[in-house]
Amino acid sequence: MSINCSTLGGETYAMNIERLCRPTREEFERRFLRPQRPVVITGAMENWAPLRHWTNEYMKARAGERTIRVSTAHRGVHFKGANQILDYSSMKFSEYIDLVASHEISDGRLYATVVPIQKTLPELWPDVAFPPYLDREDCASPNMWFGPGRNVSPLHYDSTHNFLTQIRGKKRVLLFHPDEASRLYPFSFRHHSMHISQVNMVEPDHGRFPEFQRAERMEVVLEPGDMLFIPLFWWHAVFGIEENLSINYWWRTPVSAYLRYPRQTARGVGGLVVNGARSLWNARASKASAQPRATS
Ligand SMILES: O=C(O)CCC(=O)C(=O)O
Repeated sequence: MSINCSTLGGETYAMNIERLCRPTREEFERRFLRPQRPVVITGAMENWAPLRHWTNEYMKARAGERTIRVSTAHRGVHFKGANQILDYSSMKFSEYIDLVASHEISDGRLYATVVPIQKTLPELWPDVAFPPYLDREDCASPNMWFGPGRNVSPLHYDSTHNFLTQIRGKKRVLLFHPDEASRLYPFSFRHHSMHISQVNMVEPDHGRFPEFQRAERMEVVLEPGDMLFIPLFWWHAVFGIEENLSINYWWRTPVSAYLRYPRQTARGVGGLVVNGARSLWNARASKASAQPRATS
C-alpha cells in the first residue's frame, strides 16, 4: 500500500499549533500546562546527546545486540484491533536498523514503537535527557519510536500529559481537542482500545464515520529539536514522513487535569474496572483449565 503521509487524515479545518522558542517553565505552565493547550517548543533540546549522536551506526554499535519488539501494520496503521492493540514480533535491534537503512520497509509496514529505552536499550540510556518542563521523578520511563518512514500511529489519546520530542526525521501530527471525541468514534469502553478511534487514518470510511470529516483538528510537522506538548485526553494521530526517531515522555498528571474532563475521566475509570475484571476472569479461567481433571 502506498501511503502519502503529508495528507493522510484529511486537511479540512486544520489549524496550526503555536510554536514557541524556549519559554521559561513558568510561561509554559501558565499558558499551556494549566490551560491544557498543545504547543511546540523549539530550541530546548540543543544539547541533547541523541540529537547529535543517534545515527544508525552509533545505535547499532552500542545496542545492536539487544532484542526489541517491532509492530506490524494492519491496513497501513500500527493498530491490530479492539482487544489487542499492537501486533508485535521480536527481532535484534541491529536487524531492524538494517531493514530501515536498506529502505526495504520504507512503506511503513514495520515500526519500533514504545520501546522503553532504559530497560530495552540500556546502552543508550546515559544519552537520554529530560525536557526542562517536568520533574524527572514524575516521569515514567521514556520510550523510543523509531520508524522507517510512512509509519502511521492510530488516532488515540493518552491517559497522562505527554511530550513527544523529535530526534531524527520529520513527523506530521494531527491533534483534536478532547471535546471532539464524539466525532472521532472511539472504541467502546469495554475494549482495551477504548482510547483509540475506529477511524482508520490511511483509509477513513466516511460512510461509517461521517462526522470524522467535520472534527476540528490542529496540525503540525515536527522536525529534529521540536518538542510537542500533548495534553491529557487530546487525540493525536502520527504520520512518519521519512525515516524518523522520537522519544516520548509520559508524566504524572495532577488530579485537577482529569477533573477538567469529567466525562472522559469517568469513561476511563469505567474502562479500567471492566477491563481489569475481564483480565482477572480470564486469568482465573485459564488457571482452572490448567488444573488436572479428576478421573472417575
Ligand atoms: O510517534 C508516534 O508514532 C506516536 C507517538 C504517540 O502516540 C505518543 O507519544 O503518545
